[in-house]
Amino acid sequence: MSRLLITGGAGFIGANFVHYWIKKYPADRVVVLDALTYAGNPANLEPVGKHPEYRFVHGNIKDYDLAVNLLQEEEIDTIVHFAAESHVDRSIHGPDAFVDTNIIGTHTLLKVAKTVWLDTPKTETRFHHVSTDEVYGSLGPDDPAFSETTVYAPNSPYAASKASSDYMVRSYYKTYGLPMTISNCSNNYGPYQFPEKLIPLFILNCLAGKALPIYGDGLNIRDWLHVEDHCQGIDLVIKKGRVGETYNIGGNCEKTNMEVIEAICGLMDELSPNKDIGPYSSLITYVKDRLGHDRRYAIDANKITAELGYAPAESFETGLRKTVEWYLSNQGWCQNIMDGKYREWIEKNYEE
Ligand code: NAD
Ligand code: TDX
Repeated sequence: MSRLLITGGAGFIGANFVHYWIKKYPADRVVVLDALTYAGNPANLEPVGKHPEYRFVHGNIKDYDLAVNLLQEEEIDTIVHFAAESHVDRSIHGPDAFVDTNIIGTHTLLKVAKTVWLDTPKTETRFHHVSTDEVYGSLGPDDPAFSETTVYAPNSPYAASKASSDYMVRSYYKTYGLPMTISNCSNNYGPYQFPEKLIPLFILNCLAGKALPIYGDGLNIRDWLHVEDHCQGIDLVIKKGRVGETYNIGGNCEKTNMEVIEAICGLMDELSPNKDIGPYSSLITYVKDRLGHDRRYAIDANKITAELGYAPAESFETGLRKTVEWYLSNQGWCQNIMDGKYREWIEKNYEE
């Protein structure tokens, strides 16, 4: 039986991971630590709210004392660190929060783990840091995909903050022997993703009859992975990955943004047609490019596949269909975010 602290568990991937873990390992203790920023939504955790081994703690990863107490009181042996500022556009407009949470917050957690775990050693502990392929920078059309030995070359403030945090995690292993692993994953999609990211934003804009804003020429490439396959990859790394190692996780699914957008529009035409709008592709609008927009990401997932037996279950076609269906069936969830109702709920239920 394990005792997990999951940071950022009220966000998109963290919440999916909490659902995944409780379903697969119902006897494990699962403690979520989340600051409930604009991206954190308690509704994402409602499905597990009554599970006897689940606990939600509203707090910031920068709060050293809170995290030390949690690790001691709950006898945590595994930290799965998702909490981060995660949106590239926001990092371009306001990098400070990214430095604050992604670098300083991660470093605070590392200090906590070092104090609690290394000063009174336990038999087995693990700090798993969830990171991104964006740390590797941008690929040309014929470059090989990112592997674990690709040199870091982060371009956006978001990517640079994640790269810094990866290095801090690595340094705590090399210097102090903190047992850690890192996973660098490609673009995720699936249920509960905050509608500022490409796929949910475009589904909701179709529903609202709003423009679908394509940055630049729409030919930037991302490597898409269904969020449950990311959760499966993290599970394998935590349970079977070698301490001190990094594992890339991807879906071998490179698509141009145009291909993704056409697929969304096609599914929306089929599942939620609107005669007044016509084909949803009529909403496509080309807008100014994102500053420093990385051209292509692609993940070489051979290491996790060969060493740990990783194999994604979802194809882009099946995964995207399920995702569109989820957003269509959960319009209340979307509306609460759009109306800011979930924020009122937070203010009512949690004192800052
Ligand atoms: P998200 O923005 O949906 O969720 C982030 C969560 O972290 C929110 O619940 C938020 O409230 C919480 N949080 C933020 N700052 C905090 C703080 N200081 N203290 C405590 N909690 C805080 O993000 P996501 O898309 O679920 O990404 C999760 C992790 O996965 C991030 O580390 C991100 O870099 C990484 N990642 C994301 C993707 C992707 O495609 N979304 C791909 C690869 C890696
Ligand atoms: O309105 C848009 N129009 C558009 O053309 C938006 C929101 C995005 N895009 C483009 C930019 C990217 O090329 O679509 C692509 C995907 O954009 P995002 O959804 O913002 O994701 P990206 O910038 O690729 O980063 C994501 O994947 C890696 C996550 O946000 C990161 O947290 C993760 O690390």
